[in-house]
Amino acid sequence: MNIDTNAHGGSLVNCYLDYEDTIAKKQQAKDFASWDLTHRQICDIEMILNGAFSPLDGFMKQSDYQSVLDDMRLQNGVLWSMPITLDVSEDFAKQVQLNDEIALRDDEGVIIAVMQVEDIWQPNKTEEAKKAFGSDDLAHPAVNYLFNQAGDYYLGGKLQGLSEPSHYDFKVLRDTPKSLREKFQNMGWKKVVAFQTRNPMHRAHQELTFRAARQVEANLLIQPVVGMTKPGDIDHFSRVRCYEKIIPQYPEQTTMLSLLPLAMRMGGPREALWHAIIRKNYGCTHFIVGRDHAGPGQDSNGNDFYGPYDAQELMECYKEELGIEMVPFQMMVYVEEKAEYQPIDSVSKDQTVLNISGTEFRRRLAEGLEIPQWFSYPEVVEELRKRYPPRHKQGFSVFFTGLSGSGKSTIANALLNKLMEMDERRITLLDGDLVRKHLSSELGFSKEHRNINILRIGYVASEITKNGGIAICAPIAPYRETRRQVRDLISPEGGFIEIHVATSLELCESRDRKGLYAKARAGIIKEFTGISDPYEAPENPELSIDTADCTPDEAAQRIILKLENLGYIR
Ligand code: PPS
Repeated sequence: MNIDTNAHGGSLVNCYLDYEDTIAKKQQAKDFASWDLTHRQICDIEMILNGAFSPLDGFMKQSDYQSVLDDMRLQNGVLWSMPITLDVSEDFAKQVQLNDEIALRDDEGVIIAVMQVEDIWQPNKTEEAKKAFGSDDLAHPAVNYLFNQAGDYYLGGKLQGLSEPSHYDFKVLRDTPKSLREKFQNMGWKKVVAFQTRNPMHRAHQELTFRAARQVEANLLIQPVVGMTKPGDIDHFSRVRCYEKIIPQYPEQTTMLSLLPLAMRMGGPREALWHAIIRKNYGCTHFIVGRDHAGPGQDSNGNDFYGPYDAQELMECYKEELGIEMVPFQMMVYVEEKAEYQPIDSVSKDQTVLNISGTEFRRRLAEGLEIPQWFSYPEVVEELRKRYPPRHKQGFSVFFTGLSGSGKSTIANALLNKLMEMDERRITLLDGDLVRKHLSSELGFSKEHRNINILRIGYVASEITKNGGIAICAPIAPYRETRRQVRDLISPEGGFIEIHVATSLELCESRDRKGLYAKARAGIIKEFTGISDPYEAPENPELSIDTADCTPDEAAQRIILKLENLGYIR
C-alpha cells in the first residue's frame, strides 16, 4: 500500500501548515473570533487534521452534510456515512460571517486550527437524528448528545492545522495514519486486519481476533477507541492497561496495539462503515465486524436500536466500493465440553455454552467474586480489579439529612468513631456546622444558598469517595432535588447511603439544644427549617432513623449493619 494514499485512492489528507506558515498564522489568529472546542470536537479535529478522516479536510459544509444524511455520500459522490460538523452556540454563530477565519482552541487556549467559515446554518436536528442514527429517541447516546449538548448552529469550512491536540498519556501507543503506515511498511506487514473495541478484551475477543487474522492470513492491529465511547464505559486508562496485558497472548511479532482518538457515535451500521473507512486511512486492508458493531443498546421502549448483524449487512452492500475487506464474525462462546471458544453458529444443541454477561462480570468485580480463567486472563482481571475494587474496598459517602436538632451530628459522630475503630479507610466528617464554618462561611439560609452549600458538600464527598475514603455528611439538606443531584454526583464514584434522621419537629423543638427554635418562633431567626422554611422528607432513603426510639449508639449500629448489608464494610 502506498503510504500516502487515502481510503478513496486520493492522497492522505494532512491539514497541518508547515513551520513558517504556522508561526505566521498563529500570530494572525490571535485577532480572530475564537471558539473553544468541546471534547468531541477535539477528537474530530485531530482525526481531520491528521488524515484519519480523509478525504475530509475540514468540518462539513451544508451540502456535504445533507448529502451524507440522504445518501451516505459526500456531495462529490465519495462514500462517507457520518456527519462531521462543527456545532456552535447561537451567540457565536451570530458573531461570525461567511469567509471569516476563526481560531479553534483546546481547553488550555492553544489554537489547534484556523477555519475559514464557508457555511453557517441551523440544522434540523430531528432529521439528522433519524437519518444518521435511525431514531430520535434520546436513549441513543448520539441523539442525546445532538439534542442536549450540541450547539444549535453548524459552521463548515476547510481547516488549517496549527498544533496537534496534546496527549500526555500512552504516547508510544499513539499513531497518525502516516506513522502507522510507516510502521506497517517497516515491518513488512502487507495485509493488516484491524479490530475496533471500546471494552476491555477478554479471552473471547482474543480468540475472535486471532481467528480472524489467521483466516485472512494477515497481521492484526488492535485499535481501541480512546476518544469518546458510550457514556458509562470503563475509562480508557484502565482499558489500555488491559490491552497491554493481552498483546503477549498472541504469537510474537503478529499483533500491534495502537490507540484511536475517535469520538464514537454508537451509530451501528453507519458507524461500522465509517470505522472501516478510517481503518483504511490508517493503512489496514481488512476490518473485523462482529455482532452488534458500535451498538448503542436499547431504546426507551426496551427494543434494540439496530439488529445484531445490520452492520455486517450494510458493509456487505458497499464492499466493492469500500476497498477494505470486512471480516465478519459471529459471537464467540465458550463450549464447556470442548474447553474452547467457538463461533456461536458452530455450536450444536447438545453442547454447553458458558457465558458471563457484562453486567454479571461487573457484579463479580463489585462483590470480589471469582472470575473464571476460561472467561478472561488473570492479568486482565487483576488490572480491572484495581479500577473496580470490591465494595468493601471502595469509597462511600453516608449522607444524613434531617431537621436541626434531629440528632444528625450526634449519630454522625458515633458512626465516625465506630468506623475508625473497625476500618482502615480514611474518614472525613462534613458536619453542617463545620462546613458552614470552613467551606460556606459567606452563605445564608435562602434556598439558593442552601443548595450551593449542599452541592459543595456533595462535591467534596464525591472526591473523597472517588479516592477510596469515607465521607460522613450531616447537613439539614432540606431539598429533595438537591439531594438527588448529590446522589448522582457521588454514585458513579462509589457508595451513596442516604440516612433520614426522621425525628419529629415536635421532638426537635422540645429539645431545642441550641435555643434556635425559640428564636425562630419569635421571628428572630428567619427562614428556619421546619418553622418558616420547608423540609422535604426523603422518599427512598437507604435508612430512616427516629431518635425518639433509639440512642445514638443504637442508631450508629443500625447504620453499620446497613453498610455491611450493602457490602461496603465487612
Ligand atoms: S442546609 O439547609 O443544609 O444548608 O443547613 P445546614 O448547613 O445543615 O445548617 C447548619 C446549622 O445552621 C443552623 N441554622 C439554621 N438551620 C436551619 N435554618 C436556619 N435558618 C438556620 N440558621 C442557622 C442550625 O444550627 C444548623 O445546624 P444543625 O446541626 O442542623 O442544628
